[in-house]
Amino acid sequence: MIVFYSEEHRLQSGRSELNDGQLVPCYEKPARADIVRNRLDAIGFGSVRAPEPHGLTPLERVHDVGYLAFLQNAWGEWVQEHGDWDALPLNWVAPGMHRRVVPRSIDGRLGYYSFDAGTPITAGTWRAATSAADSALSGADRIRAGDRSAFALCRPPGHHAGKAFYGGYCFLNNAAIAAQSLRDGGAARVAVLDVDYHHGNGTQEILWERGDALFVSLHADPVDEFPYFSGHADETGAGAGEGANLNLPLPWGTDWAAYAETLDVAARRIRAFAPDVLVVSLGADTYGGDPISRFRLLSEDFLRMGAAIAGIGLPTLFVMEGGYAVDDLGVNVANVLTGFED
Ligand code: SP5
Ligand code: ZN
Repeated sequence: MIVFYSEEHRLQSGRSELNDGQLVPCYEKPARADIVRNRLDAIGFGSVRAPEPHGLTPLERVHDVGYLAFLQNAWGEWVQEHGDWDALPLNWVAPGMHRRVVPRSIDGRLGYYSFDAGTPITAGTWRAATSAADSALSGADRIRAGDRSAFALCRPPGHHAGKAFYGGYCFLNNAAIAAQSLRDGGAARVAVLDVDYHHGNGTQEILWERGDALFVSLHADPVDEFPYFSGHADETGAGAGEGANLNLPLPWGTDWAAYAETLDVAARRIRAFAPDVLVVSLGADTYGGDPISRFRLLSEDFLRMGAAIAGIGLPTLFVMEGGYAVDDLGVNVANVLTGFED
């Protein structure tokens, strides 16, 4: 399997995020991609390539142009206003307030285009995020060329980013961008399977009214877990997309036995949809050792996860999402990929 990886991921290296009432070092950090890359090298997995630049056009197929312009310019505006320190939003709209008027000030627009205080914008955010999207797009190109699978080692991740918002460590929705590129390249139907611990609220929002794209997600129940306001089982899509969104929330403490049964439900739904291609949002934060998550998967369970995904029987593009147990992340991610191939 070909792996796409860009060194430019390093340009996203935030100082801190708000967690448990404190500003703490960012969990989403360059060491995450390094450990995965190193593990793949150590086991001689596939061939690692730099992605091809794909420009703005495929990003504009998924994201709002005003949002893309904001992301591209936010750091420059912020640094002029406040100096060289990570940009974090201060406040958000609540019911009864109004978001008709896009704020002029950079602080106002950070709040306008985001949903959390865990996702700093830095000098290199735009370049890192576009390099991750390019990895996903290059992976999609391989699938279109006939490969059975590809892995986009994206960093920063993408599944929390919507058409016009960032958050949850995500700026550009790499999986949705790849799925759209596959559709534009001739696939009639695509499915996105999201196995990250957190609900992929951005992917759901992007695909919400789409009948040509199925979104299936296994994640911690939003009654307990971030992002809290998305991911319930009764969210099934709208319009042409009604019925093409399947959320499978699971309780804190979920282990492989319960996870495997639910993954089987997901697999059956995907097969029934009969897509031409599968995009997997691959987060390994379901691991028992993850510092911010509360599922209990073991490293060997990720081999089984890969085998179960292979059993769906579709050309498959894996797109890296979360996973914060840095010491074990390489093994866990490599296990999914080797479990898929074996
Ligand atoms: C891509 C992805 O996995 N994004 C996840 C973003 C989660 N951000 C909020 C994390 C809050 C964690 N708080 C738990 C603290 C345990 N003491
Ligand atoms: Zn996650």
